[in-house]
Amino acid sequence: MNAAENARLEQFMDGLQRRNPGEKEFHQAVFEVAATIIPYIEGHPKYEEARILERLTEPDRIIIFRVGWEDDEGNIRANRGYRVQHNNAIGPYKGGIRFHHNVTLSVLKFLAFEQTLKNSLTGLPMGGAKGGADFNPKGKSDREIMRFCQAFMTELYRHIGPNTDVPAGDIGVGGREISYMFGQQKRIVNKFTGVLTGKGLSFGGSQVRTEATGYGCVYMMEDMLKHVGESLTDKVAVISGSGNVAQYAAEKLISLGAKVVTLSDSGGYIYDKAGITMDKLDYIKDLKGKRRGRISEYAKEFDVEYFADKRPWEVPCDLALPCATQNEIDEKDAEKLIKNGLRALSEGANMPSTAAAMELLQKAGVLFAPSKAANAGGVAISGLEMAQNSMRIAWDRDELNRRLREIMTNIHAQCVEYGATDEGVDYVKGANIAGFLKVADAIIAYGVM
Ligand code: NDP
Ligand code: 2IT
Repeated sequence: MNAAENARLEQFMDGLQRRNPGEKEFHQAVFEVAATIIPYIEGHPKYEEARILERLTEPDRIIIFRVGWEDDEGNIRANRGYRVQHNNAIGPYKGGIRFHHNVTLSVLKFLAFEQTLKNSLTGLPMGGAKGGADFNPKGKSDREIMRFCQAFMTELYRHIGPNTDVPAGDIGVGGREISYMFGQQKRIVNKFTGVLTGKGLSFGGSQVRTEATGYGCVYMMEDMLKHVGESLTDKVAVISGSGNVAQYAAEKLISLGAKVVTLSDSGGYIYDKAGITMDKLDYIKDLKGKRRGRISEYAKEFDVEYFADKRPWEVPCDLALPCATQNEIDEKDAEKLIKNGLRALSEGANMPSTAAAMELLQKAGVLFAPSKAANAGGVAISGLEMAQNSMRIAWDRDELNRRLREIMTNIHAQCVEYGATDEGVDYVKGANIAGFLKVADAIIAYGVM
């Protein structure tokens, strides 16, 4: 970046931080994008003249509401619900709902901003949004989850719709929660529409949606390796998380011949040196999906090591797939991964690497797929769930698998097109510019608003 570009970046970030005080995750996500977009804009002044960066970093609207509900003991509880409708320039607002005790406005603003560019990369007509609540689902009974989901939807329903805003799952929101929310929305509006994605297969859900994020994240890694003449076969992979994304990233890696040696949760990680098999993965799906247990139970069941309060990045590996949460790989973790010979990293979680970690990894020549490209498979199949709902048909598994593979290949190609450098492909730059252009051109076409 030259001096003028640097000065513009600083001036832009100063303004953003002044307008959004204290929102450090939002600042972080915008900085990563602005640092690659500003040099691009220098050669394409129409984006600067239309003040696209300023407009694209101001959400269209944010809805904040109280969620009152009653727990099993009859105590009245109050949580805060949100929906950040970030940008609908290229399609209805689209993005997940997160239930986690650390949900804040800053977290949801970063996620909604990222979602806007990610959805653009899929090539499907979807704008960007994110929502959620500071509700902690851990230890809650099924009926408590149901009452919370119904209370949450009793306010949210008035702000969403199949052509307005289509929520889906994210951390703490899976098939069970989507079903409760969909049921409540349907009951209030008395219409059966595709207003949520990630639904059950018997009521409008799509084949392959459950697997799509994890599978897509591995496809992205496969394409990065293929681009430099390498493959996944016999590579050792370290995965964090053990939820939806982690489980299906592991499944696809194993089926493509890699060896997965770790999974984690917020309590710590397991290290299975022999490699997690499909049978052991079935145990994990049952443990985390049905029994809602802790990953430490895997260590007891299969007699492997468990490291409490630690993250798996200290384990020697060729491939790393962070699939838990934001900022789970910091500078020190990146140093360890590089020292141990990491070859490629594909971000299943949203923004799992800190800015400093990302810089170190890229400088060390690690093939680095940023989340907005690497985890776009999930929302891509959500987009296809919307399409199937609109047509009132259901495609089969093979069709959706084929489309997912094609969409990921296309995202890889866009990163190569816009991210090619003398030292190889800069996937961060490529994903940011490619995602930005489509949205920016639509904003310009609409005139001043
Ligand atoms: P799940 O709720 O299914 O699983 C989340 C996993 O991450 C759990 O193992 C959880 O552990 C762990 N985790 C969550 N928060 C923390 C934390 N603060 N510290 C350590 N571990 C944590 O969520 P998903 O698998 O759906 O989502 C994982 C990531 O992937 C998120 O970043 C999400 O935004 C992203 N993503 C998800 C998509 C989807 O389709 N589901 C699509 C694209 C991205 P524990 O059980 O102990 O909380
Ligand atoms: O971060 C994400 O892309 C998701 N949680 C999925 C969003 C969606 O609408 O499927």
